[in-house]
Amino acid sequence: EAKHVAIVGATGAVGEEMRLCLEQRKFPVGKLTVLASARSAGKRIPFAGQDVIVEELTHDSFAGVDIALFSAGGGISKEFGPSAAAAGAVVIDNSSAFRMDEGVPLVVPEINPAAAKNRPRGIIANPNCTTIISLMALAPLHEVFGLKSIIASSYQAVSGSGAQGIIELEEQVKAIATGQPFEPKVYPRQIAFNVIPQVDVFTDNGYTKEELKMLNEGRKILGHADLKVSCTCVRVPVYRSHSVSITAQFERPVDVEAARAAFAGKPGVKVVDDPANKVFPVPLDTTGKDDCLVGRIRKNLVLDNALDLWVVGDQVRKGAALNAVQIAEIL
Ligand code: 2RA
Repeated sequence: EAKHVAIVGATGAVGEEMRLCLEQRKFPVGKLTVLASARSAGKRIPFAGQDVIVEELTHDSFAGVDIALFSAGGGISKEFGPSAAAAGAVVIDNSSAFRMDEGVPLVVPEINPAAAKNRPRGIIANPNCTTIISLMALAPLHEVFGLKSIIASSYQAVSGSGAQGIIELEEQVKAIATGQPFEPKVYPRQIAFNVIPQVDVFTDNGYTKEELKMLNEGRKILGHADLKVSCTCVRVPVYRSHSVSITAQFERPVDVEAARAAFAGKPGVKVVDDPANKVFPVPLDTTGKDDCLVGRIRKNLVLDNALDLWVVGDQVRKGAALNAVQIAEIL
């Protein structure tokens, strides 16, 4: 039956995409409440042929709300998530605030949907986009070959930094094309025509928080406590899709044909892999689309029982908004 849905952070890149996904997937929305900072209150947002007025987010914004989708940063989720849950809403949080908390399921619907049922705090966490996109390729292989370790390098779109990241890339490209000066604001260095080996902050072991998410979240989502992961996360001048180069080592012997066959019938992921004919996944193919694409599947030349592969997915969509709406759909 129709649900009263709230979107917190409705005017951000992910919040906008959440609204689009609800519309496009004909989610049974009886009422949509869109919540944002006072700055955005009063804005009109189109939804299902009508205009919804943005309301200022307060602790009392959740009366009667069935599902509250959060994507406004960890601070807002920490402060207002519990109030939404206390008001009886199921909170689906896109931030990293609760992902590793006991009693908060971390869910990719194609991989561990049942986990969403056990939510003692009324909160379900949406994994990090790079984790989701990587696991959409690795989960089917894990089923067949038994995943042991992941060595990965990510090529992350600027949309991961929100609308401001997209604007920064656009402005720098224009400035460079017209010989205008510019000052990097979102990133420590120029991102246009460059790559930056830092996503999120560095921790004391030399890895960034983003790189450790793949390890910690991967273990929780797969229920695989001794999965090993070593990751390098890089920001690249791409607008909306993340790409990940993966070396995955397995318990059992692997071969490419069996690997490709593992994806047959798996929702949300497609094999696009015919390098001889220049057929492989690229960000321009996944942007705005639901499916993650996997290609360049080949046996690793160094490690036993290991495959190299390349997976690409829309960071804003499957990496965040679509995954959250799919969790709402399984509720
Ligand atoms: C990023 N995955 O790409 C992080 C947060 N979306 O910046």
